[in-house]
Amino acid sequence: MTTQQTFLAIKPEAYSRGDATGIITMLSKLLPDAKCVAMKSYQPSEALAKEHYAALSDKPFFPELIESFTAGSILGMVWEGTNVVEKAREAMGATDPVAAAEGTIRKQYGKHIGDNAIHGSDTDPGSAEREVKIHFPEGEFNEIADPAGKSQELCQAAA
Ligand code: DAT
Ligand code: MG
Repeated sequence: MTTQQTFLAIKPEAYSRGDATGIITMLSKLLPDAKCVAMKSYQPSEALAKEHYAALSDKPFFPELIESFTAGSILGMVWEGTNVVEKAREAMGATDPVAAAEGTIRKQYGKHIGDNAIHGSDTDPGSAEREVKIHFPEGEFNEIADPAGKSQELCQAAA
């Protein structure tokens, strides 16, 4: 299994509730072998949100989805590790917080399907790479000469 990157984002509603520290703490516990290599806070433009969620553009909830993702700042992150795309999906839990398992982030911090606290790239081939490029086009990563996982501590400290 090779090292992968995935794009994770604390969504506007959860970020504005002050849930970032708690969610990052859960990510660190649930993804002990992965590390956060990039983090920034920004309010997605409508164009960015539409590009990010392009695969869902024909869904009836698409307008609300774009409105919600652009409503305030998100905390966008890149996490890196073995099989991290799938592991992060497990840590997040089901899309609908009501259906999410105990111990998952969406169970703890999600309110309902339209306010489910965290985004994580899908496991479809190419999905995570596409999202990392969209959100971090300059490749603003901590360079990984980082066996002690210092970048993860820095990301936590920044939250
Ligand atoms: P996920 O975020 O678990 O990958 P997704 O990619 O299918 O789920 O959908 C993206 C987001 O769209 C999801 O986090 C919340 C919203 N969403 C999905 N299904 C929805 C629905 N039936 N009603 C309202 N919002 C929905
Ligand atoms: Mg998805």
